[in-house]
Amino acid sequence: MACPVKHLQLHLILLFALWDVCSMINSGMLFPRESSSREIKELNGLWSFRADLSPNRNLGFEQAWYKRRLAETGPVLDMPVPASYNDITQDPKLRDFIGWVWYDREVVVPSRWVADKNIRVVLRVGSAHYSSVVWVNGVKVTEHHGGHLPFEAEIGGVLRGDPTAPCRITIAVNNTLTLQTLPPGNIQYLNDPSRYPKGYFVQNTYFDFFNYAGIHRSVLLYTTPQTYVNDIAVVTDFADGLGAIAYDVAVSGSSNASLKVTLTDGEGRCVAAATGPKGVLKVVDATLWWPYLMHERPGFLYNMEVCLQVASARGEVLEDRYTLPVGIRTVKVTSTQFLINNKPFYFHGVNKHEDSDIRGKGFDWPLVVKDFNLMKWLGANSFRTSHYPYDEEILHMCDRHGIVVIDESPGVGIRDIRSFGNASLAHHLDVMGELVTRDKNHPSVVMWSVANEPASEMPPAGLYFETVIAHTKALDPTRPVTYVTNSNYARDKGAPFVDVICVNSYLSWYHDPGALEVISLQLNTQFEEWYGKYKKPIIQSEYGADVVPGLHSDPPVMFSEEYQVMVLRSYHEVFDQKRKQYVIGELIWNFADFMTAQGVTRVVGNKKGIFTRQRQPKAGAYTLRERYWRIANETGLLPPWTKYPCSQLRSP
Ligand code: BDP
Repeated sequence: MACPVKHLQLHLILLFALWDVCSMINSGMLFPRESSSREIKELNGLWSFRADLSPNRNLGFEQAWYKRRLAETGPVLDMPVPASYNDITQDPKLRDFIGWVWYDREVVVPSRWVADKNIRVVLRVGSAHYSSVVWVNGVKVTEHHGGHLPFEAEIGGVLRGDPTAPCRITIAVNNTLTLQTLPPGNIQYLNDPSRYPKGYFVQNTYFDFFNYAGIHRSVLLYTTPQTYVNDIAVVTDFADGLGAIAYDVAVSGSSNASLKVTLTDGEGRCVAAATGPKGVLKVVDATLWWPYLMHERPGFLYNMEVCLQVASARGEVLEDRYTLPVGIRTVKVTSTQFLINNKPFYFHGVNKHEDSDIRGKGFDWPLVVKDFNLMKWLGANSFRTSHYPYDEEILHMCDRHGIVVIDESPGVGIRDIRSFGNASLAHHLDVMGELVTRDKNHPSVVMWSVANEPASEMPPAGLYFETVIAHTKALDPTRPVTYVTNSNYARDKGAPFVDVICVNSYLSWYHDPGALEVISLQLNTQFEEWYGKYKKPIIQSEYGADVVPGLHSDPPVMFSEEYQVMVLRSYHEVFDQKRKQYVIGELIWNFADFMTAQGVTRVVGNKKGIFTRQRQPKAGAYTLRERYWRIANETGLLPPWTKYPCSQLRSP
């Protein structure tokens, strides 16, 4: 009999050989964490702010606003960071603003950080929508394109250039979308002088959420030593109680550093150790990472501490320490199942948005924690980051609570043929690189979604998605890759390349409005056609109906609470048949109501939430709660206190 340990190691090593960690090494994006060698200074709070209202939106660059304090070049507003700027003031021009906005603030940097040349000082922006340029004391330190992923710059050199100057950080952010950005959009000038004022333009977008803008996530300064842990990649596996963590550490600043890696469990006990930049940690009696409601102890994480040591020119030993939480788990897909730790996993979850009153898409801890409490109340075990990568803090919450994530790129609304060209493709590949680099170590992330509802029936879509999916798999061969389609199964060009079919449909809503009786037949047909052609497991990645909360009607009519409940129930009947075969999940659209652009089909936003935008349940939330807990009770291994007494559930 083959030795399981050897077999496991071999498997991991092969897997690791496949993984192109080198592509991540130049651009390591480890989440900033404090340690004995690293400090963090948060720059959240009030910044000075001005929108560039000049006709070409370029006055700020022409007058070099970054060279002085923003308040010295014109009037400024107080602007909270993180937050979207759109809903902060009473000014409709700012809510709907398109173009460059400017932020600045001064920061007191500990003098030690400047004096000690062994310290790297890094400025990191969690995300800013969409394009950003960053200056420190008038010196440009970086620029970044893409609204949902972090970017950073080492600024120690600039600070040391004039140690007596205060550290003034200026960030210009532009929310203009083009046919080559992700998501795509385009600016249209309306030139008829009898209908529009001179210079009038609008931004057309092909997605259904408000194009909130500004600095959406935390801005930080953090330090590392000059020789430091730049990136870590882990891949995990297990067999017969033995867990294995294959790791690869990228070091910057020296080629002579020595590395020690130590794994501790929840109680701080050392359970495995290794040395060197690449290796395998073996964990006897490993506790696996399990999803919420699938196991009595979901979300178990080990701590993997990497300790780097290097001798300085003067012979001192310099150290860097970084601790990465690691969950041991595997993910596999068969033609009918999604397996986590070799057990069938059924996604009963939600689609979300980063969206709330006043803050827009700005990160907000109370909202994040409330949303996790609501997901757990609902019995949801998963969500999709529709339609862009979320704040990494949210993924940490998912890791700890065992909430499973389909991690989606901002490839939403790729509908214009010009968005399938080389420039778009190159940017899409870069974005997938940034996303995988950031999120590769999260056990909660089980699948990448490269796009939502692209025009996947257009001829160039085949090669385009074949390339994006192959690139994503090359970056990370350990996770399945999908995109979310709403096109016709026979004409969809990308489906041959995905591992899981994710399909959105709005039966008896956008199609056959009001006709609840067609759902069962049409949904059956939908599943049979997709499975019949591709023989791949299917997730119903969106379905739902708008509800104006408090609107009641029996018999149900569209927009009433009763109608949403009936749509859900009609879908659920079919899911219950098909989940015995090849349907592996259902994700409601949407977790909560959210803001959109104004339009005749949107009554102050999209109302398909099962919760209102203020996170209060509609009738549909109770329907879903009853169902999700029932499924969890049937399929999971739950401790007695989580077995939800269904009799207590309220039905509408
Ligand atoms: C789907 C989109 C989603 C929309 C939803 C809707 O993927 O972004 O919000 O339709 O119309 O097609 O409610």
